[in-house]
Amino acid sequence: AESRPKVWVSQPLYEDLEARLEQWFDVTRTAQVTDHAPAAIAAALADADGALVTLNDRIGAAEIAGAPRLRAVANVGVGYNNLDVAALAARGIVATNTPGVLTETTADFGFALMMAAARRITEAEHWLRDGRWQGWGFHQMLGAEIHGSTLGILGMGRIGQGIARRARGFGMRVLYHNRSRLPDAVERDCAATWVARESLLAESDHLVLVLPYTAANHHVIDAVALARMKPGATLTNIARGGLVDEGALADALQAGRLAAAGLDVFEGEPAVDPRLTACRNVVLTPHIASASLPTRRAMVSLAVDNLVAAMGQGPDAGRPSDPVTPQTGGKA
Ligand code: 8YV
Repeated sequence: AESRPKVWVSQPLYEDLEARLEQWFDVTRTAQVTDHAPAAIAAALADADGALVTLNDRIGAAEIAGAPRLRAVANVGVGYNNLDVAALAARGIVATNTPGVLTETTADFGFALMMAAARRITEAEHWLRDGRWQGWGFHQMLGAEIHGSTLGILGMGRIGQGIARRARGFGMRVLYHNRSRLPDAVERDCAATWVARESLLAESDHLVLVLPYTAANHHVIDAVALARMKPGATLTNIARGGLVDEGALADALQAGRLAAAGLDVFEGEPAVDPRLTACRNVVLTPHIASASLPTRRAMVSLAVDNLVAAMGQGPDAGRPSDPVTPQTGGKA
């Protein structure tokens, strides 16, 4: 009777938030941020009743089959492309995620990354640091305009709407494409206009990707889509690397058909395709769009509460927010 449920935490959390888990569970954690090999995940899940994971941790059918006691998985982050949701649901394992708490911080970063790419901020800094600045010049580091340009947002959820609202202050025209149109009132609030995907590609001076990564939109920005984009446009991705064919993007950047790109996410992250690092006109950041302490704490706090609730403990026992798979799964 003394044995409490076992929870695996895939990397060290903030201490006070981890203590909240320890109120209910025996917590085992992986000490290194880098321990995400499938074998390490499988070993950690083998006797776990619950898990708190990040997008580094791929939990597929094999890991689930090897985790007979597993009842809940709390994912830190928006979405669950690292989880085999069907396999979790088939076992009745509750999976949760943390939308809502990172919207504004991530929108800030998306806007900043788009601007850094357009105005060549990191490229110019490297040039300066390399000692190549010989004096002010009319032809140096000319960038793409932000104000008065057209911003295209592909995926218009919370974060996309946050970026659209920021664009108003820069005098941008905002177009978006989403499977479904926003309600009129929301469109008005964002001052954004729905267009077909083809038009979004053709008309955007700056295209920002903020859509979920699913099998259906793998490489949604491929060579064909890139060729449809406006010459001299920029592409910014703060969603998931698999949305973009990185080789085709590198070709478009090298050829100068796109002016620049801003990438916070990569298909093989943390590895970055050398074809991208070879391009000077791309700003590369290590998946940090949600990286502010208040936001990261809010994400972890929500994931902790979700896990406690999904494991049937605490004030919201059995009612985690934002469950991806239902508590009563396993019927399908
Ligand atoms: C997280 C993210 O850092 O929330 C997301 O979707 O990509 C990031 O904010 C990441 O998911 C951690 O698991």
